[in-house]
Amino acid sequence: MAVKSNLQKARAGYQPKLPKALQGPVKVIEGEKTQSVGDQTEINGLFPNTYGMPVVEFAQGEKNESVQFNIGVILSGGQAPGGHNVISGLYDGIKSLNPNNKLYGFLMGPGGLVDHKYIEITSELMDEYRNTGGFDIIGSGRTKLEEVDQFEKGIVILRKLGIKALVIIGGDDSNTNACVLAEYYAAKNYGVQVIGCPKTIDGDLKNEQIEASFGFDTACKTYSELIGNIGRDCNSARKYWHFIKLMGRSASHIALECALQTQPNVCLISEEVAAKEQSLDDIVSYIAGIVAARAGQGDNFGTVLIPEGLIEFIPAIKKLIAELNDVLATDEAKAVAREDQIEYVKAHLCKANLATFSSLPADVASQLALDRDPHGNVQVSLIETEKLLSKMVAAKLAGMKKEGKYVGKFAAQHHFFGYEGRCAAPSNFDADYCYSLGFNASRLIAAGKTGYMSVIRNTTAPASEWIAGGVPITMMMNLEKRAGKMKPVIRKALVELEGKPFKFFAAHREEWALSTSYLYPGSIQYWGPSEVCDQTTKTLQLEQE
Ligand code: FBP
Repeated sequence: MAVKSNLQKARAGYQPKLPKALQGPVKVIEGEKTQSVGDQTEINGLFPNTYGMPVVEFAQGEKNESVQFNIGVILSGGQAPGGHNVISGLYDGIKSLNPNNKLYGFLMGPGGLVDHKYIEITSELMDEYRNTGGFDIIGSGRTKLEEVDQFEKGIVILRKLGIKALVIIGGDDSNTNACVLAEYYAAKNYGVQVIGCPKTIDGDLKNEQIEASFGFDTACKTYSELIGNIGRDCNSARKYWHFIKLMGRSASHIALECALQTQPNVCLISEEVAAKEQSLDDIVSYIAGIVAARAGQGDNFGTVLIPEGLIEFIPAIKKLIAELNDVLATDEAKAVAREDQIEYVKAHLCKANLATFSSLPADVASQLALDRDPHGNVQVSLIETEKLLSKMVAAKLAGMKKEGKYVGKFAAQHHFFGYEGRCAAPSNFDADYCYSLGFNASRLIAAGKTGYMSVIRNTTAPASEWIAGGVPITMMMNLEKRAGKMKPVIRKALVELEGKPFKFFAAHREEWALSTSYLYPGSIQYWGPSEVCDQTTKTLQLEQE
C-alpha cells in the first residue's frame, strides 16, 4: 500500500454528501423534448437516434430489482480535481443497485478503449483513491474518439467484458465524442449506452443545465491561494510587478474567478478584449497606464492576471489562427517537413495575416503555427504570454519615461499557474459534487439512458437540496469549424460580459488597480466553519444570486 500523508489518511474517511433524491431508490421524471442550441436541422440529421430526447430529473422512488450489469469508465483530457470521486460515486452507485455489478476502467484515456487496455476497479483499489486529487487511478489521455474503426474496436472489448454502459468523464470535446459514440452504438443497435460527465478546470462546460464543470472550484481556490500569497509578498517587498498567467485554454473563467477571490491590480479578460477589438498594443498600454499611475503614488509593485487563452482572442491574431487552421488542414501542408512549415505557412497566408504573423516574436509565431493538440486546438499553455506582455510593458514604460509620463521603477516576476491546481485534493464542494455526478450517472444507466450528460443543479444550496438528473448532449450542440471543416460540437461557454460575475469585477477593477486591496483567501479548508469549508466559487454565487 502506498505511503500516505496525514491529510490523505484523514480525508480518505470523508463520506461525500448526496442530493436527497439519490439517497435511496429513484424514479425518473421526464421533461419536454429538447432541441440543440444551434443548427437544429443539421444536428438532428447527424444524431437521428439521440436528438430531441427529454431532460430528466430524479425524485425519490420505490425500490426495484436490478439485474447484474458491468460498466466501463474513461477519464478524458486534462486532469481536474474530483475525478476520483466521480469514479467512487459511480462505483458506489452501481454496487448499491446490485453488489455483483462490476466497474472497469479503461487506461490512459479513450485510447484505452480502442487498444483494449483496462483494469477492474475493485473495492480495495477504489478505497485508495477516495477524495484524492488526480486521475492516476486509471490515467487520462487526449485521444479523440471519432473514427468508426475506433468505435468498432471499442465494441469488441465492451462485449467481451459484458459492459452495458460507458461513462466518459471529460470536457466539451470529450463529451462531444461521447455523444457521437452514443449515436453510433444506438444506430447500430449494439446495446451499449454512453453517458458523459462535465469535467474541466476551465469552467467553460456550462449552460442552462450545467451550473459548473467539476474541478473549477478546487483549481480556482488553489490558484487564488497562491495569488493571495504573491499579493502579500509584493505588498511586503514593494519592488516587483507579478505577471501571472492562469490556465483556461479558451475562456477566462479561471482568471475572472481568481480576480474575484484576490482583487489584483489588473486582470485581463479575453472575451472583453475580443468584444472591444483590442490590439496587443491596446492591452500593453492599458497595463502600462496602471503601472505608471501606481508609480505616481509611490507603488512600484502590483499583480496582473492573464488568462491563458488571451492571444487567441486578440482579433488580428484570431483571424491569423483561423487562416492557419485552414492552411494547415490540407494534405499538401501535412506532407511538408516540420522545419519547412513556417516558410510554407508564410507563403500561403493573406497579406494582412502575414503582417500579423511576422510582427510576433519567432517563438510565439511558431507555437501558433506548429503545435496543436489532437483536437486541433492551439496549445496556449505553451505560449509565454506573461513574459511577452511584461517585456512589451517595459518597452512602453521606457517610451513613457522619455516623454515624462512615467516616473518609477519596473521589475517583473513571472508565474504560470495551471498544473499546480489540476490535481489538488478536491474541495468539499468538488468532493460532494463529483461523487454526486458519478452516483447520478449510475442512475441514468439504470434508467436505460444513452447520449446524456450527468447533471447536478441547485449547487449553491446544501448538497441534500441539489437536483439530480440528465441532459441530452445533443441539446448543447451546434456546428463549428474545426480543422477546416464544420463539425457538431458542444458550444463552449465563454465569460459573458453581461453576466453578474464580470459586471461585479468591472465595477471594482478601477478601485483595485490603484488601491492595494488584495484579498488573501488562504488554502482550501476541509474541516472547520461551513462558510470557510463549503463556500462555492464567487462566480457561482454571483450567477445564482
Ligand atoms: P480540458 O479542457 O481537457 O479539461 O483541459 C484543460 C486544460 O487544463 C487547459 O486549461 C489547458 O490549456 C490544457 O488543459 C493543457 O493541457 P495539456 O497539459 O494536455 O497540454
